[in-house]
Amino acid sequence: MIWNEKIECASAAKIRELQSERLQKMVRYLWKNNPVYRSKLDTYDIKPSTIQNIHDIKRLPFTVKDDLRDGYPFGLFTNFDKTVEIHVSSGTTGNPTVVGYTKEDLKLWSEVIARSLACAGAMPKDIIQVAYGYGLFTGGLGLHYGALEMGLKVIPSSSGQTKRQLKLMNDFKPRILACTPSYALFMLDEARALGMDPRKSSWEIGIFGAEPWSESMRHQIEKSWNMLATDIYGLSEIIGPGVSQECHLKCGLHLQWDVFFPEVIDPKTGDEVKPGERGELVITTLTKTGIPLLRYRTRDIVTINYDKCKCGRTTPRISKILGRTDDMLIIRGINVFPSQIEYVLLKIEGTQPHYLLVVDRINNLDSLEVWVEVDEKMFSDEIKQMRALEERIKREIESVLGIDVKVKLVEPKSIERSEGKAKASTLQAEASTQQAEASALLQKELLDK
Ligand code: DLL
Repeated sequence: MIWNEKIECASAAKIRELQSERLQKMVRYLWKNNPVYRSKLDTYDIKPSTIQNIHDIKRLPFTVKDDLRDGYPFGLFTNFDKTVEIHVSSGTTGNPTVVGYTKEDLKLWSEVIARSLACAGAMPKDIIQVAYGYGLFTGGLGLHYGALEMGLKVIPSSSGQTKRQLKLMNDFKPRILACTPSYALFMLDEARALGMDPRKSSWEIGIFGAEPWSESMRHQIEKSWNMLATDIYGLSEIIGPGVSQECHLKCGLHLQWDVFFPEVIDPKTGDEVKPGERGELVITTLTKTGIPLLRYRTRDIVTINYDKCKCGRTTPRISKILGRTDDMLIIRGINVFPSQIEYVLLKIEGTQPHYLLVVDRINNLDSLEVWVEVDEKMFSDEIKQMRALEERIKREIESVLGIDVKVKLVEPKSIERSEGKAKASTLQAEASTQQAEASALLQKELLDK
């Protein structure tokens, strides 16, 4: 399959009909098979017959990340017996968010990624270098499945080992590169250091996502690598990458609305905002069977545009991700919640529940340093003991976050107090709005909670 013209260029009326049928079926399926949703729906007095068409979706309750966390690990799995693959993304505290796919879900995932690759301009028989991490993260395998579906040749290089990535590019001449945008920039420095001319690279199209990136980053990547840089968006809870993707016109990300029904709401009231207005993206999976989700609040801020694109597709387009409604940071493509760090610190004796997260980007690589206040007694201890504590905090944080961090112990009461809310101030002026938000000093005081 290359792309799905019948669906991607269908009239809105035709898609609404399909969405209505699918939503009715989905609510019936969840009501019958998922006790958590059954009781949620009962609480709102919703029977499958309540849902007559897609507009009735507003009667359904929202689902939030904590609903997945509360049932850890498999609480929201609707078809555990038929689950064939499990991935995880960051949870807000100690446990990750677990998602499962049935064979049908993997087929759907392959199709939406194949549509995305075609949307960006990939052609069957192209070679694609997938430099997203393979493993529990959905980036590597998601792109891999879609590329196979489309009949591309995949180089599953995964993330890291930059010299090897560049050698693979030089020797195998892939036309497509899929990785985080910051990694595309990071590889640039390495290529120059090796004496390569990046403008002569074989990459012509980039499929970049998993983290916020700006138009100025796009410009830098396109100019330096001499390639088209397109944006791909998705989240593990919905399916992973493949929810939406830019075409070559780069005027919004085409969202696969026959299978992922979008709403954009005011995060405070839950009411739908008008097309073009900023709001939180909410998605209902219309055909998934492993963990279908109703009205899932992504926490990502976007605008939506329902006009037909000049490329011919009628799918609605969302803007680049304009921010988050929570304090999630993305460090080297990995989602980090300050609450995960709080969770670790609260368990370690000798530390105070005051900390500062210093996020920076050095040579296009994100870094995270955690400053932790220690108590008076610990601070007057020997250097050796302080080092041991520092090492322990580092290990424990790394095991929860899955990325390396630096830890610095600081004197009691040396971190400025705030009024119980996370406080962010920008470090990187030249970075994008979103990345600048992420590249911030984040301070959180626990005692006021
Ligand atoms: O990041 C899935 C993905 C992989 C998307 C590869 C694109 C490419 P999670 O780890 O669950 O899944 O993180 C999802 O990352 O809610 C956004 O906040 C952020 N995000 C994902 N894509 C983009 C993007 C993957 N293109 C969370 N621009 C989402 C900005 C993005 N933020």
